[in-house]
Amino acid sequence: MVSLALSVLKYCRLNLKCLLMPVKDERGDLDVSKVVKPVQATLSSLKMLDVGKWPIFSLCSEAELQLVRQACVFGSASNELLYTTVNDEIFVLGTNCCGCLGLGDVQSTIEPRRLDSLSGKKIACLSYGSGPHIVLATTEGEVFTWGHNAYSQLGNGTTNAGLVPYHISTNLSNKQVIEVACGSYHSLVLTSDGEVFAWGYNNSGQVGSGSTANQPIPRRVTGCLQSKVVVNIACGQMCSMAVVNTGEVFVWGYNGNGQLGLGSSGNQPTPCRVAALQGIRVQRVACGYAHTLVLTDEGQVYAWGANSYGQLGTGNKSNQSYPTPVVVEKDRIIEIAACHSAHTSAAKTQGGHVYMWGQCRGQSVTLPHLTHFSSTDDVFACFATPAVTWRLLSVEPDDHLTVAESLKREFDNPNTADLKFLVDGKYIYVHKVLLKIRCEHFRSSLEDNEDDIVEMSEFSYPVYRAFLEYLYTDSISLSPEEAVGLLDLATFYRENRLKKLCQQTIKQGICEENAIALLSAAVKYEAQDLEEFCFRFCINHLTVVTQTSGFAEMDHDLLKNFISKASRVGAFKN
Ligand SMILES: *[C@@H]1O[C@H](CO)[C@@H](O)[C@H](O)[C@H]1NC(C)=O
Ligand SMILES: *[C@@H]1O[C@H](CO)[C@@H](O)[C@H](O)[C@H]1NC(C)=O
Ligand SMILES: *[C@@H]1O[C@H](CO)[C@@H](O)[C@H](O)[C@H]1NC(C)=O
Ligand SMILES: *[C@@H]1O[C@H](CO)[C@@H](O)[C@H](O)[C@H]1NC(C)=O
Ligand SMILES: CC(=O)N[C@H]1CO[C@H](CO)[C@@H](O)[C@@H]1O
Repeated sequence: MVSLALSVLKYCRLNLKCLLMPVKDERGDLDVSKVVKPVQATLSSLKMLDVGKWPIFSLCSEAELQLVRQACVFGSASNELLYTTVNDEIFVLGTNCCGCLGLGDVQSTIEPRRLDSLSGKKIACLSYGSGPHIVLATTEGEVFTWGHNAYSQLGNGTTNAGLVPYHISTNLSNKQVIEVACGSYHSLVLTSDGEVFAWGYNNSGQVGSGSTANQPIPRRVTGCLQSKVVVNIACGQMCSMAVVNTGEVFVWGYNGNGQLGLGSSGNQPTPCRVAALQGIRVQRVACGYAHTLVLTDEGQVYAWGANSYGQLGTGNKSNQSYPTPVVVEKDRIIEIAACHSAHTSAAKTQGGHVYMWGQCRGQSVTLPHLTHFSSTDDVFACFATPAVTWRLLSVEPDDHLTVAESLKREFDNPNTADLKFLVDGKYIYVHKVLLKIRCEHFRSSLEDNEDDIVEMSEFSYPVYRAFLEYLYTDSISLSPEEAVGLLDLATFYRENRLKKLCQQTIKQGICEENAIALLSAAVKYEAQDLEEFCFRFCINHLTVVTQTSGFAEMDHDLLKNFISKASRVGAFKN
């Protein structure tokens, strides 16, 4: 709706100058709306993705933001953005470091560009490394990679930078990938049968192959994971983790800060079980740069690894190589959040409270701190360095609509309506009961009305539609010209609040050419506030206004009044 209003306003700014005088309709009433092309409101049936706290989204227009359904902010300076729309299109923008936008070039772009090479694909999950490189799985379970590739983290057998998405087939062709995770320069994927494949940078054994040679193509992580069913994966900067369906955690890779939780600091070239978690069933694992968080099936959090910024939430800054409980509050924790490029930790409780700790905008927060946020994503948007998404942002599938949102959605819905208005040959679908509840006029006029269709000739289609829509939404989105027609209607139906909204809109559209027309409308519809506003405007632009055709054609009485009032305020003094 905002975008509609904005585009209407833009349209008006351009066109106002040519709308010198209002046209008269059959009733002889002012109805400037006839000259303006009606703009159809399309009500989105889904909630908007809340991206307000991510600065990079200010590069997108309101109209673009409305369509966003999934998004990922990445890059070493959070300068890259990938998002999908309601139409399943993928857009990217940003500095395009190493061609990580996948567009086939290394041009930076401040405007969203569509990633056509993935057209028709829907994203199930996505992760990114520090190069950056991208690993994406589609809802069909296919994997695409692109971006930085110096360590073979794209898994296509080469180390050439990947400027366009590469579809990995080797070793994954018969597999359905359901989760992806990237370390700084290595990649991990989880398949629907609980197998983990890894490739890329191997300096510390993070690929789990048992060697430190870079892994150029996907290779199944075996060893003691061979016969396990993995249900969740995560990567720290140079380490890898897997949770299996029995609640055990397996870890491999770099361990210099104790991030593997094994009580040691030696790297692990192959998966190893975190024995200290004996008897504790883990559901999820999340890795920061060099620290690890796990969430148990009882809603408790354990942390281990590097703690220079208090990211373990233990109240001090000493590294821990064994799992250490994080005391957040009595309420269960339902979500943990960390990202391989940051030293920030976050958690959400069952009661909806969001906590953060670790590196928060340069400060070290050593104990979980209650925020006013409602999502852990906001912690990363506002406090992480770099401010990147720790997961793919998505519109919640079970998003609850408020009463107001539900009503908004039902306006002009032929499937649920029990009444339609026929205006200018077009139908507007509404609900009798809602009109009766919302408008005095309809309470009486629809009282014994058995019809399901009402013809309306007194008002134009855009005006009548805006009126009915107002009854569902409490707001209007019209051009200032159309608002004059709606002001007429609001006066006629004695809708005082609507009248006020119309006046606000009309004021925003005043210019020298239409000032007299708007003044006449204000007088005619007894809109004193608007009248005073238009009068002031005319006085302040008197020379030009008196030369407009609107002034020349001004009604005699109105002109007399105008001149006498203008002289009273001293407009004709030299
Ligand atoms: C791997 O990706 C690079 C960069 O896009 C490309 O040059 C190369 O041909 C690809 N290799 C294969 C085997 O497809
Ligand atoms: C993956 O591909 C390589 C080379 O084609 C092969 O050696 C390896 O056994 C394959 N399978 C797994 C599960 O890694
Ligand atoms: C903890 O780990 C950090 C690396 O993140 C390291 O710089 C620091 O020296 C370690 N502290 C101790 C006491 O080992
Ligand atoms: C830091 O906190 C942990 C967990 O409470 C504790 O085990 C450890 O002894 C503390 N270290 C210091 C130096 O106080
Ligand atoms: C850091 C490291 O050990 N890198 C090794 C990765 O594998 C390649 C061979 O593919 C070695 O040359 C690197 O030394």
